[in-house]
Amino acid sequence: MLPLTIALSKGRILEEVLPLLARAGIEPAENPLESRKLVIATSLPDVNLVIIRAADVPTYVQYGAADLGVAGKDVLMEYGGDGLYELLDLKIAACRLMVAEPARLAERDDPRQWTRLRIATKYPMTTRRHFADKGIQTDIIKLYGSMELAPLVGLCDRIVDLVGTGKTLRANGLVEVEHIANISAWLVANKASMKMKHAPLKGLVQRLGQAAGG
Ligand code: PRT
Ligand code: MG
Repeated sequence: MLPLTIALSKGRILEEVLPLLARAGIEPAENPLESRKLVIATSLPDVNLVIIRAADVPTYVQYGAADLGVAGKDVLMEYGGDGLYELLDLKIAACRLMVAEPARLAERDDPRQWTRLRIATKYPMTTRRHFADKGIQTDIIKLYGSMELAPLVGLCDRIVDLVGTGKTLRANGLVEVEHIANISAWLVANKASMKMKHAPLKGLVQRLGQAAGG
């Protein structure tokens, strides 16, 4: 059989995807949470895992360096394009993409009056698209993390960020003012692999679908 490679990322996705892989009968040969290895064999002889940065998963899959990948919908929306198949909502690592601002600004702010916004975010493409669709102009400040800090230090008034429990926003005096998208991790596939390795991939995708409860 042709070998199959699944791209995963460290952090939240890996923690939540490992139990799902186990239910699908895919056990890593060593614990990817601890190992420094970037390519890890599994209990299925022809299936390997590669462990990469979350934002790199769509790139590896699009260029065929991995046949399958697991990536957050946030990462997929930001990556854009139509280079991949989004096969399956795994319903893990769930959160929401939101616009947030300081609570004291929200007291007198009306999102229906917005015409131009200065926004700090890790998601410039998604943010620009969301507001452009509503006729709102944006000045976007690209950050790589800790967006919640930006309004506190005067970088901007508003941020676009992922919210899970809401604890991080609350701890920093911020509130959610607009919902952009519900987010969860998706199984994605390389388009050429879906043709060339159809039978083995179909089997693997079915196992993962059952393990995800769908
Ligand atoms: O760490 P690295 O830069 O390599 O990548 P990463 O930060 O993208 O990895 P990771 O593991 O943090 O996130 C991977 C994926 O998990 C994201 O792409 C999302 O699809 C998903 N996910 C689910 C989340 C959250 N929930 C989440 N709450 N990613 C990040 N957060 C952060 C959020 O940005 C905010 O800072 O958690 C904070 C808010 O959490 P609450 O619970 O306080 O609201
Ligand atoms: Mg992170």
